[in-house]
Amino acid sequence: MFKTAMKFAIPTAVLSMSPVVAMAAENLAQDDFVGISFWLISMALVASTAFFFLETARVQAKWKTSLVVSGLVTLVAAVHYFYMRDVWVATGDTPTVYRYIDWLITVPLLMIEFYLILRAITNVSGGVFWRLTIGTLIMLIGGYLGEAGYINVTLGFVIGMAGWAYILYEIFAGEAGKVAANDAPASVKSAYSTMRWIVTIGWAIYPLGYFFGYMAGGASMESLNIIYNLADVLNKIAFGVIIWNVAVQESEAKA
Ligand SMILES: *C/C=C(C)/C=C/C=C(C)/C=C/C1=C(C)CCCC1(C)C
Repeated sequence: MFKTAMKFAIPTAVLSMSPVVAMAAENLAQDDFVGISFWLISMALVASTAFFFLETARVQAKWKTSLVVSGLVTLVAAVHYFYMRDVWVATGDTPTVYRYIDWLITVPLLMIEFYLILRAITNVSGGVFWRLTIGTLIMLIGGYLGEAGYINVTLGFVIGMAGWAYILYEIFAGEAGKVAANDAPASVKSAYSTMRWIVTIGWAIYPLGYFFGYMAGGASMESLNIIYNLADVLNKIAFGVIIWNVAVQESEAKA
């Protein structure tokens, strides 16, 4: 049944993107490096999506959901990158609202991955899932209200940082962290620990961008967008590759 579903899912995903691809950015200038980075990354996201979906055929049933979620993250991001790329190429503006809509969907999905990889190897409570989701919402809603000017910029930053701190607490010292430390086999432990460092170091790029872009008033919109784009390669594609790697290793170990 899963295979049949995937047979439809892949062409559907590709077809749903093609009109957006076709109408994209007629006039990308050869020295518009931010625009070029939007192009490169949107294509890398499409390719990663196909890869994660196809590779589900290779892993044990209990790992398939993790790979599907990785593919959904890159799919949702790819579509947003098409729009962001157009906004940038056409206007030179920072596509803030598209970024946040993308984050609102992809960041909770990335958080679910922590729950899923632990769930594949042992019993974890649904509380882990809910705490990570709530932390994500607080982080993103605070940040958006601040960036969009609905609340004071500093207040938005503080609320956003509190949400992120809550996530870090859960994955390092909370129930999720304890389960990973005590019950996980070596390959899952190492994947979990790399994922955790991505959420610490890789994710730190976004609040730094917010700080320099809106509070310290220093960063140019060019550098801000290039930095966010590169961060997404690490936080979405590389994050998915780590999960793919542990799923394949664990499936082959048990085969
Ligand atoms: C794929 C996109 C990802 C992983 C985006 C992550 C975004 C963040 C970790 C944003 C964090 C923020 C803060 C911690 C405080 C200030 C406001 C935000 C939203 C930029």
